[in-house]
Amino acid sequence: TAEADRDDTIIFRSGLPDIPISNHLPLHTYCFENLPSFSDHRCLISGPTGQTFTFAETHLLCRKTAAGLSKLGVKRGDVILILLQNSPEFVFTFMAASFLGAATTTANPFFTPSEIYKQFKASGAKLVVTQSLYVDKLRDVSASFPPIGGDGLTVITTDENLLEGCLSFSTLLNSDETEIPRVTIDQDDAVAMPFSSGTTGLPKGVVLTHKSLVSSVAQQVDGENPNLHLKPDDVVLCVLPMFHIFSLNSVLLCSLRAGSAVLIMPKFEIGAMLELIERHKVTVAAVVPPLVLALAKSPMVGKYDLSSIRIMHSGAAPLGKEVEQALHRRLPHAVFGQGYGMTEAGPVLSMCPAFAKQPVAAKSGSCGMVVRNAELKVIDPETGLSLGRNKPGEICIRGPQIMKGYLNDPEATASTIDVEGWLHTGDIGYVDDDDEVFIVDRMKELIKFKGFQVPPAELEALLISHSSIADAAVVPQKDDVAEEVPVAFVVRAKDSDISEEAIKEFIAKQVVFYKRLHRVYFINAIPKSPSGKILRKDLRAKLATTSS
Ligand code: 4UV
Repeated sequence: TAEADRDDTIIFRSGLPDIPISNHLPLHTYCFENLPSFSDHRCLISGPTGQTFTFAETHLLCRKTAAGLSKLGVKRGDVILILLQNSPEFVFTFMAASFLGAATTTANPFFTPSEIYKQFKASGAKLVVTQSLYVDKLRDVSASFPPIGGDGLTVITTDENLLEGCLSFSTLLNSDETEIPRVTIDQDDAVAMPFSSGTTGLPKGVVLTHKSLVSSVAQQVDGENPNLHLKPDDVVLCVLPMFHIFSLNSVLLCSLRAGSAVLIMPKFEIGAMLELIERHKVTVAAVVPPLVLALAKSPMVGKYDLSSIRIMHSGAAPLGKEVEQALHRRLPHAVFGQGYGMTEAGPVLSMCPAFAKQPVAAKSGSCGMVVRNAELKVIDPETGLSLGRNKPGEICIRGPQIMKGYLNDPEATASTIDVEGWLHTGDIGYVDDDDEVFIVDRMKELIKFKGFQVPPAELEALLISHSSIADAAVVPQKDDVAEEVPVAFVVRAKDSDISEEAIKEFIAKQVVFYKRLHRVYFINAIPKSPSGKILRKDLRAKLATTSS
């Protein structure tokens, strides 16, 4: 539905009625609120080991972990860095932090040491929970982590292989849950701090409060007609990394609240995934478009019974109609649809109405309807004036779920959330006659490789740190598999003849695999506006004509 408010702003709202949201509760209280009605149900299933934890066991182990972390000095306002693949320990640590009024910052374990260090430093984390496999990254000379153990950095590892200076996660699990200290948690306290580059610049800590996440989960799964109808007999596939907000929020937290089981896979491997879907009769699958593509193409799909899947929920990048239809033909019983999210937005802005308890069909290519208890507007990027239906412009969102702001960065916060509380997404889209949101382009710098964030500013900073490079700009290039890949325009320093290969290698050593440059184009000058801003549009246009 659309309505004009007092100053004539055209505002879009959900077609479903608003609901009461208990966003005064701390996140853990809210997520486990309905536990008595399904305490014996499966909550977490570990894909690789088959180990299962009921809701009661999960709740207990989260509290034991909280008591153990508290003994190690973790208290309200502290930050814990989780550097883990998907695992039950990820869940225990995340919820334990919530119990203590602490926050978790989640990093990709494939990050290079310097990428992890930047997040560690910026988030002010005082403790790291990781796997022994990644401990070397915390000792690497290219980063400046304090020495591990003693008075230095506290590192807890979740596996059997206990390395010198590290503590074992089992110590936390053996703690006495009655020893959790009493803490008063404010709804505006941070509970999660994922990193995102937002519409511009380097990755920044996104402060998601108890109120943000409770609101976002409620907007999806609460009420008489939930927009994302998860039930206690559902088994939800958790293959997307929980360090990213899509999986953390819409898979883990929504399932905890709704009483659904979460099937945890530490990494994507198509054979293992198909086997687990069949064995555990997965009913809801959260996926990204490249995963839909892999499923649509893989000859292995025909060998497994995937008929248990009733919802295929894609997000984090645009899902092409052809890819969707190709997989839909192989899974005719499943409802296909998309969610549209952005870390800063809490993260869900819109969700497919066909996932609701009383489903309403959605069009292929649409990102569904704006969530309940929120307002969405589309503005002309030039004038800032709001636009009506079917007119593309910048999507803005307002509601209790959006981030409190960027950590220690009031300037970036103010340029993302305006004085009226609207969060500007940097996405170009429109709302059609049936209230469905369509994303058509991105006006922000961000590049997305298979749904992963690649911030151009980060690569540009690395490039210009090279003595043979005078100036550089990084933009997305379309790619059939990854959707987008980063490519660079480089101005060589005077007298330098540095090669494309040398530049690619220089970057590859310093970044996680999906931030690697796929091409380097040499250029005489980077086009810039009078104020010094890179004219990315011009470079993207140039790319369209130069690339084969
Ligand atoms: O900050 P981020 O990496 O965040 C995400 C979150 C996606 C989610 C989260 C919960 C869901 O339930 C769900 O369905 C999806 O991706 O990147 C934010 C940017 O990614 C693009 C868009 O440019 C965002 O600003 N993006 C996200 N979802 C879509 C999308 C989509 N469905 N279609 C097109 N672009």
